[in-house]
Amino acid sequence: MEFNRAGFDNDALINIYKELLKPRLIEEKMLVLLRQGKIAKWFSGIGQEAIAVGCGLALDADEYILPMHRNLGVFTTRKIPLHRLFSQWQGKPGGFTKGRDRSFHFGTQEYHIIGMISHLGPQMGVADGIALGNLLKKNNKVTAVFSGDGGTSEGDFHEAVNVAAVWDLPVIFIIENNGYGLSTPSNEQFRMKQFIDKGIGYGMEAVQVDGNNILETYSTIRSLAESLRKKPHPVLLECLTFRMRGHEEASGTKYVPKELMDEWGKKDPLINYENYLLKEKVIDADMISAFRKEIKQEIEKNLEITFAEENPKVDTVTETGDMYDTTPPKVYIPSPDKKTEKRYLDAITDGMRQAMQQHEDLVIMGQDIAEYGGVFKATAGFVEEFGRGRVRNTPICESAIIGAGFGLSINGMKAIVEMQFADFVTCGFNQIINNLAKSYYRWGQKADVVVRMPTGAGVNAGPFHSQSNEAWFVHTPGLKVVYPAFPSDAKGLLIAAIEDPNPVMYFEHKALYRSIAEEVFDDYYTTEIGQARLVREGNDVTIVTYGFGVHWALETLNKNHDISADLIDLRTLLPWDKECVENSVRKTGRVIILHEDTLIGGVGGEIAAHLSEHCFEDLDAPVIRCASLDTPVPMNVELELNFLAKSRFEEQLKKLVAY
Ligand SMILES: Cc1ncc(C[n+]2csc(CCOP(=O)(O)OP(=O)(O)O)c2C)c(N)n1
Repeated sequence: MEFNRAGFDNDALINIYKELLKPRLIEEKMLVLLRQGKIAKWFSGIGQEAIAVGCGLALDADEYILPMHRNLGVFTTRKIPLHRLFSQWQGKPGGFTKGRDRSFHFGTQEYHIIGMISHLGPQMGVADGIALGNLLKKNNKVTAVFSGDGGTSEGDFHEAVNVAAVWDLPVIFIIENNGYGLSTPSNEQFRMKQFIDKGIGYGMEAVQVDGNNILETYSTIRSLAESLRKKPHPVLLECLTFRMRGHEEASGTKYVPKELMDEWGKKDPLINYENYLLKEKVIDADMISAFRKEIKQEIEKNLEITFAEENPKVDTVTETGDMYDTTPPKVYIPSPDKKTEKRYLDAITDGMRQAMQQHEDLVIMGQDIAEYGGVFKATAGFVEEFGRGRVRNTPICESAIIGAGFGLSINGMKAIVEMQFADFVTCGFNQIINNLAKSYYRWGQKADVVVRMPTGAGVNAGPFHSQSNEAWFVHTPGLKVVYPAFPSDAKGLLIAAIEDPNPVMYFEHKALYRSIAEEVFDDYYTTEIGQARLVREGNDVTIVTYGFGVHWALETLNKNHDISADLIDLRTLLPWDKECVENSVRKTGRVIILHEDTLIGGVGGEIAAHLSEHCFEDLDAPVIRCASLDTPVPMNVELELNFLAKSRFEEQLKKLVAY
């Protein structure tokens, strides 16, 4: 292995040696503890340390790094006290996740490290968002994100590098090419002669280095970072390396030919560098043992702290309470006399425009939302007013963009992501369910992102442009789900969602966009999330609904003046207003839950179960659910009408009243 020490004096070389030695010694200790049964699992990075350490040393301390499961060197070079790392791995309170997540699955703003989730791939879209934040702040900072070669087979890799290329984002995508996924060799993952050939396809710079050569990884990343700070653009950095141990300790390395192990054993990053320093007389054997002793003492001292620490106190209130950032969002009350008639869509546009004026760090991203104004024209004129930096046409990739929204939030900004149709959220599902929803609980990181969801049927658009998919998200702790039925709520709830630091799924019904209008306050105002609204008051029956259901119910009540009903528009589905619903059911003794979504697993099931449990003695009839058929949404007008809950609502309501 050739080392080029240009630009490194002896002290620098020694410092690099110590940085490289530390993760190796920590790992060796962990392997001992594993054998002793004192730790449960270990993902080894032995043989790959030069990449993480090189990156950690090359970037400035306030530049974000998004490491993976073999990158202990990132954490140690950023000088995280070892007992905090050990406590994290042991699930102790002194770690970073209050015992809620394991090993390297955490982030820390203090050290500008954004750790992985188990899913391979989504970290790259998040890196894009962090880099976009830096680009918009014009702070000349670089972001580095890691992936294994196997992980690049995920669509998330393609989406993220593509977005970074199109947007000239200053991201270094560090690919640790260790020849294998878990056991699957690279030639079963991809077909290029060499990984960097991928760069050509994305129109981006791609560089290959010997990932076992610490001076090469360090200086390459350092010079790439210098160039990206001056002229923002992404780089694919392939680091050739090898994983000398199993994927995790229990899985072994039987599938690796012995010759390969021997060949790479000779390229060990630490031993080779050590031999080089010995040869150059930068260090000697005594110094090596002194360094080892010093680091081992540090490890032992810190382990003692961790082992002495109590396990986290189990407290259900804290657990559920930590699902959301409860910082009270700002409340805006409008002046009552300034109102203008607005359609549902105009109210959404108005809310977004005012929010963009209010928050200079708010960015809207979506397909065709810039000059074209979005397929429903919700952002028409926004580029002219706010510029292309904050109103961003995206490539057609939901996952990377929702991930980028999270990255913006990590970087202290706010994001709205427009799904072109709510149906397409399936392609961004992972980021919502596993990143946006869980990060606050896991390590206290808010995900200040609103995902706008043009939803619903009634426009003869067939199975893939008409779905109601709110129930998927209502089932996901950590999200908030709002669904306005009227223009004034559409504006107030959208602003409340933007003001709220938590991730909010904002459903807007396409068929309501231009079909309803009402007087809407001109001011910037919030409608409280979690509050239902009693739209009509009556005594005989309670109708609980939301979205288009509210309008179906109104139509039915307008036709049947003899039915005296409380009509509740939930407005928010997570958290839903239990008190309002319970109070009404206690009064009327009868309840029907109406929704456009299909029946099985719909929101109605949850409400029905709650009412059976908590209002049983006040009920005079069974709780009824009226929902759409359990089929995809058919296109043909007649079929769609038959599918929708509306076609059965009047009959079911009358039956309930007569029960
Ligand atoms: C989306 C997803 N699918 C599957 C897995 C299971 N898994 C964990 S690590 C791994 C192999 C990863 O290979 P690579 O990205 O090359 O990284 P390496 O472990 O070699 O460093 C797999 C398949 C996962 N974590 N995430």
